Amino acid sequence: MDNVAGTIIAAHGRHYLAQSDTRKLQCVTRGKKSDVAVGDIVNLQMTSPDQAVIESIAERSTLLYRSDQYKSKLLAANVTQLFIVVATEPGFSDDLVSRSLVAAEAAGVTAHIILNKIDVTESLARTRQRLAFYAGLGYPVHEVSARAAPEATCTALSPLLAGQSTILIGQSGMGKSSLINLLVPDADIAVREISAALDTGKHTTTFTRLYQIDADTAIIDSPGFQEFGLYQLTEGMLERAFPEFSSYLGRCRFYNCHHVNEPECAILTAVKTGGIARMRHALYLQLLHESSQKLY
Ligand SMILES: Nc1nc2c(ncn2[C@@H]2O[C@H](COP(=O)(O)OP(=O)(O)O)[C@@H](O)[C@H]2O)c(=O)[nH]1
Ligand SMILES: [Mg+2]
Ligand SMILES: [Zn+2]
Repeated sequence: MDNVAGTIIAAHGRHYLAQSDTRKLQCVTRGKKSDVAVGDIVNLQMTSPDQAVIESIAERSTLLYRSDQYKSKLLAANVTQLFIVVATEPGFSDDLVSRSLVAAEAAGVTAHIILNKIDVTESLARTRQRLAFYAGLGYPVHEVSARAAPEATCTALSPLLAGQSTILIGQSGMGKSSLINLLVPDADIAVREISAALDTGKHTTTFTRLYQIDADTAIIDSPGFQEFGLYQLTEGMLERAFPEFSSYLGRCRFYNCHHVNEPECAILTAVKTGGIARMRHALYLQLLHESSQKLY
């Protein structure tokens, strides 16, 4: 049978679903390989009218992934921007927001923060205050309410999505799927199709999936996460993934300064004088530690 091109639109374990023109094809990799990500452009060898083997993966413009001590897990390929979805309730974790931002910076992907559920007014002021910190670092923050103001939410977000491949990430319960349902026409039908093809039963939010809006616009929904390991990032990548460090880099006494406890470290001085937030430097130290613990 013939070879066709496709885009990976869902991944569940080592089973993948690819969109090729109007067809959805169930795909597997050859052997034990599992290095395929949602968003990958692939070359497929057809094995039946709706099944194929992934022959090769086209070169990726970007790759987002997380990792622990033992292995890395691909999140998505070829995305151009990351929407970090947070909410007034339940509360969000600064650690996970900053880790997501670091992952975006390291991958060369633009990051936006989406504050959902602004209709929940009790915690709104406090949440805004917390997010102002990230706006100060240069990350745009957009306020929406998928439930109480669906039209205004679409008006705010649709222009940002056009022409981009956007992944929504965040803790569960923040409203990622609610936003997807607003932004993607017939998202529910697509989900049912994908679940049926991958035989995932009811576990619709346990896997990542891509919705192609038009030829150059895609949105990716991802399962909520509790952890965001970044063991794969090297020291050099880490210091450059914190934008507020940039004006101090190269100004330490030692050219190979680790910014941990060295004398006359420009970064540590900035932490003391308030130019760099302690919370962010603490995360930098934690990530530096993680990167030294990598076992693969
Ligand atoms: N009050 C309020 N609730 C919302 C809003 N958006 C989503 N929710 C609710 O928050 C819960 C989690 O939403 P969901 O989209 O499943 O979150 P996900 O886990 O991030 O995909 C659901 O009960 C939604 O109805 C909103 O704008 N306001
Ligand atoms: Mg969801
Ligand atoms: Zn230093």
